[in-house]
Amino acid sequence: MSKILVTGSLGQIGSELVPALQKKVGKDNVVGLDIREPKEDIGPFVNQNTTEREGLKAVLKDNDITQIYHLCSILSAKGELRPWQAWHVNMDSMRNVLALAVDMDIKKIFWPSSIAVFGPTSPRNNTPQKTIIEPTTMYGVTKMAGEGLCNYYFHKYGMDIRSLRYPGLISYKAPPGGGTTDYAVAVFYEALKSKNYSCFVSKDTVLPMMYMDDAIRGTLELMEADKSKLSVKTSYNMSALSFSAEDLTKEIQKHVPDLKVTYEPDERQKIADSWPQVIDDSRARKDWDWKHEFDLPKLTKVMLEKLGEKFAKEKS
Ligand code: AKB
Repeated sequence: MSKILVTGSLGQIGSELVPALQKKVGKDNVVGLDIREPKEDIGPFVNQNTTEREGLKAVLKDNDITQIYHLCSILSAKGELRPWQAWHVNMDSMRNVLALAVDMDIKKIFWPSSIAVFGPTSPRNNTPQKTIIEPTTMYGVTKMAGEGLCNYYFHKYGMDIRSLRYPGLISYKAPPGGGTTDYAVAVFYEALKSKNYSCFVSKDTVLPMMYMDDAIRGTLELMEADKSKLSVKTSYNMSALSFSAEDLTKEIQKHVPDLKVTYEPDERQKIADSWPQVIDDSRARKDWDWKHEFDLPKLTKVMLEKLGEKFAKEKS
């Protein structure tokens, strides 16, 4: 039986991935790790900073870990405020995970890359799996370096590292923090709270997005896929849908007609403009049969329902 460590387990992805993994392998076989403390019982948990190698080593050893989902990361917008902090957290933690995995014979790892690996010189529409990669954010630079490390560790140590270039992820459980695509989540919160949202990108900004359930299912499917079928050793393009900020507003307004959104682009606009609008994920669809399920109307409906339930619960 696998014993799995999930770093960044209280973050936007981790808080949904941990229960999904627990369902598969049992609650006691998934250990969450974060620098924050959980507010409720989420199963086995350790408070640890992944940039501290000795502490991380002890966690791997004490829990007999055989697989790692290394999620903790500083995202794009926050990374631009303190670029070297982003480099330190994203790269030193990855270096520790990889070095310890070699030492401790942990062969299977998941690590998230992002559409942020691309930059303004990559084709923006139907961005191919293999293309020019010249990111202009520090977060993107860490994704480019990380992808190189995935490939390097595969060739040098035979390590089975699997990775996805996530688009903007839309979810209701844990809010995202510090990303450029966060507006696509924040607008749902304000649709139900104040009915007013000031969006920090222009209304015609189009980015690739995905509902979290698709992202989690895709991640687990990639990890379960037959190794011999995986032709990409850096990170797979993975896509679901692309829409403009205004398309999203209009879809939410079908349910919340009095929602008012203004568009006041700030420094995050430049980041959004450097990323692809539509990603070509045909390699993922061919190699491990990736398919998304949520389109814009479906994800909008579910987000409003689930967030509504969450707010009602918080009030009672
Ligand atoms: C961000 O906006 O930084 C992230 C990402 C696309 O990786 N959501």
